[in-house]
Amino acid sequence: PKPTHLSDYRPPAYRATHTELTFDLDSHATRVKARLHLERHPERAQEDDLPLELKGAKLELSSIAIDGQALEPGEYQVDDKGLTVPKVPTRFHLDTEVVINPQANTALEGLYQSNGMFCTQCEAQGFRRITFYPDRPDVMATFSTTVVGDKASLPILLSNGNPVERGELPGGKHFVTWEDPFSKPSYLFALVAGDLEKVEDHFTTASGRDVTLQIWVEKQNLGKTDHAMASLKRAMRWDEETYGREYDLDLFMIVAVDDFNMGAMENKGLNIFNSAAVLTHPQTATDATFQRVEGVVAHEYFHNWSGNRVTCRDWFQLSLKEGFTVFRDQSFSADVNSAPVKRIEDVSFFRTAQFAEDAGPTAHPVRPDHYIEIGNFYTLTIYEKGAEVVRMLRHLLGWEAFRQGSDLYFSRFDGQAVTIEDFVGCMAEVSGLDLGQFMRWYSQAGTPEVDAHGEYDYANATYRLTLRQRTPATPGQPHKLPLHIPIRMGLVGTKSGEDLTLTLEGETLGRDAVIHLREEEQSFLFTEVAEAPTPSLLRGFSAPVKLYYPYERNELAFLLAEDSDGFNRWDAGQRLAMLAIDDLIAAHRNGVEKVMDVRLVDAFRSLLTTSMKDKAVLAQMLVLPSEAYIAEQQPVVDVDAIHAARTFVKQSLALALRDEFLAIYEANTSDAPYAPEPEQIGERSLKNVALGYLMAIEDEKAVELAERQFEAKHNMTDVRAALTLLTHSSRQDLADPALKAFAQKWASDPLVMDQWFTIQVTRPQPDVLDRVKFLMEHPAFSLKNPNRVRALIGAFAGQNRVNFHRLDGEGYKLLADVVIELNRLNPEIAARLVIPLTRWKRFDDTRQGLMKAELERIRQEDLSPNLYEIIEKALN
Ligand code: B3K
Ligand code: ZN
Repeated sequence: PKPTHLSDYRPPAYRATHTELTFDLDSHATRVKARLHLERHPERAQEDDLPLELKGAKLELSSIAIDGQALEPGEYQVDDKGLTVPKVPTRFHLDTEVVINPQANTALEGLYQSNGMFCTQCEAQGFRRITFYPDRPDVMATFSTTVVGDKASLPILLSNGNPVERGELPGGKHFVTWEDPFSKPSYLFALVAGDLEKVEDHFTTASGRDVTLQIWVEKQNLGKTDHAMASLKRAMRWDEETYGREYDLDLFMIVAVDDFNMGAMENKGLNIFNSAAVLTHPQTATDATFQRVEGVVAHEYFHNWSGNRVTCRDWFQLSLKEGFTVFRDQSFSADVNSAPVKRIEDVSFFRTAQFAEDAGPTAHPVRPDHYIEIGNFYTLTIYEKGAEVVRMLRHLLGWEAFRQGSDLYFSRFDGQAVTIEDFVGCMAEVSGLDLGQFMRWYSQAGTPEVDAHGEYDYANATYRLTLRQRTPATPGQPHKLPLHIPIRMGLVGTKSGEDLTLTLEGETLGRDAVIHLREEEQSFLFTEVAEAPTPSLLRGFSAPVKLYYPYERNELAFLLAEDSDGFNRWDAGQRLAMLAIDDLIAAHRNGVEKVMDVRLVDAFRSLLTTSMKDKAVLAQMLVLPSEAYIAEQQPVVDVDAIHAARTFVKQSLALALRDEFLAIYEANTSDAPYAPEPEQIGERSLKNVALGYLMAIEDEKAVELAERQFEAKHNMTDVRAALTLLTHSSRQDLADPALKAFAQKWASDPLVMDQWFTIQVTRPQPDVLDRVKFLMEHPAFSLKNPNRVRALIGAFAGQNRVNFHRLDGEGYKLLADVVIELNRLNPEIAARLVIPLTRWKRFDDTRQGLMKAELERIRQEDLSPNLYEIIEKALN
């Protein structure tokens, strides 16, 4: 397979302006008739004799005509990439009829079947598996779609836009015709047909239009849509109030589908969701799931403007819609829940997972400049780093100007397919800022590192902060240029605990300000600094960088207690814990006795005993850095030492603060009926974090509490927390009956069974590999369903570090076997699943050898372009 390059972009020779489709649905042989109204692209009007080239994959062509005239065999060519017609008029319509096989489609791209229901996934390049088409985002057309299906088995027939006609047909069939008046690229096309039921609601837009809202599910899931519907309405209101964006059609539909590669898809007027990202019920979904559903529903809805009304010119611009939309959904969740908790959760995930991506063989810029398979680029860098870049723009401009820039972007480019330059250009235009250097954030991969160093001059009452930046080399980018890095900061008076006023070059900036690092090295001299300060840097994680400052432990304990920025209080706690963990990792390696850092115990004791308003923030502060995060900080990852050190810290804290954790647990058990509200969620997470510490030492009381919590069945959050702790403990006498009871109760709910799989395969004990193999044979498991694969194999490889990285290589082998199998079934999922193996360079020689051997074994296979691209990057 050959790469596609951004620099090769040209407008298409022909574009479609209106597209008429008729689907005659059948599991094995669906007939798709297409009439494309095509015309020469104005920018290519001068070129002679341009052939018509349409994309197409796995299509069986049964007829083709231009302006009603059937083409002779010599007048066109079809190969496995598509259709070419050498001679065509400048404006014409093309009729084709193709046959496709939805049943055989295990890749879940294009038209496929899930539990008998027909559905589509077209982003990025799935539409070419439906019909021959200029399948690229800069071709935007209005669509008219007729869906024909068996009336008994497919009573519901849906597509984008509004239903305009329906009727009966011979042979027990019926049809519905849908019209979408908004021009859209093919990747936003959707079709759903099945035996579905709906929940309906209404929303009145700011300008007073009534929008019908529908969530379509299989009958047994009818009781699980309330939260998604409420989230949708909140998101619609929020987008009106925050960005001035109103919904544009009269109908907005969401459909829940069980077999789905991603979380959800923003098809115009017909969002298709992985059922895991839409269905909730207090008895089956955890708080985390409730919050994820709220976030994903909002994300897909927000795409209606950031993605659909204004879309991407080409797939290199993917972050234009994804980065901006993630930023929008993060802001929404922060506004409707607890803002500091949302930020802590997002950053904690980002610094673990995106930093790892940026440091590995698949590192790429927010705007890549080439790809083999675009399906491999739906990454944390495009999504989450892209969102951080938008967040920096928001900080640089301030909210008012940022909103003006956003308004300008939506009005100027409505109905168009545009680039990242167009977006940033609007921001520069409204603010007058020079964002030239800032654009490097889009083109340079890798995580910038900033070294900070500070000096207080008592005699002159000045503080000099020196910052130095560097971005490490990444594949294909050996040399990096300095970035424009906004650093939000404060100077906290070490005596007063107050933020001191910041005066920089005679200008008073306030007590919390953003300084701009643009050079490789830059000094900032603050004057009139009344007392010796402790710097609080990168507040709120104002830039996606690693910030190093040689903090002493007492300084971190001080910031943990005093920093006015909640995020940096949390971060100080994480840094303090990291120092303790580092010592213990060294002790473990050197075989010397492990000694717990009393300063960490003291810091935790004050956290546990001073009452804090936001319990969810407190819960976050009590969570130790994860093994994955700790691994990110090490030059060579020592899996076992990390596990041992972290476990030791957890147990030591539990031993020293048992009564305090117990008191926290007891103070946060309420019998109030379940609600996914911030306050309750905060209480539950605090309680369960406390129980986690108590179970780390497995004292009798803790075990009793866990058992009781499991049996009370109050809600899935508490049940799952208890079951996880029991399963991960040494008390298999308790875990086994609990797991059994749980499986019996939930055997027919696949999303709950996914949790059951994950809980078991993340067990740290060494017997787990056999359990993984055993569970792969379980009737509730299937390699064909991406949720099952993620819950079992993905969770094992991604979350069970000690066992995945077993020294006998059996963990790696198991993953490679699954990847090889999935390469045939579902290339997109295979290419995602293999990622942990690609990070082999981070480990010791023995593990490196074992991991590489498995990658080489995979390479022997007949690989899909998806896996080919990832494996080549990993082995080069
Ligand atoms: N835009 C979709 C991505 C689907 C791509 C699958 N290959 C989900 C989202 O970001 O909203
Ligand atoms: Zn998205």
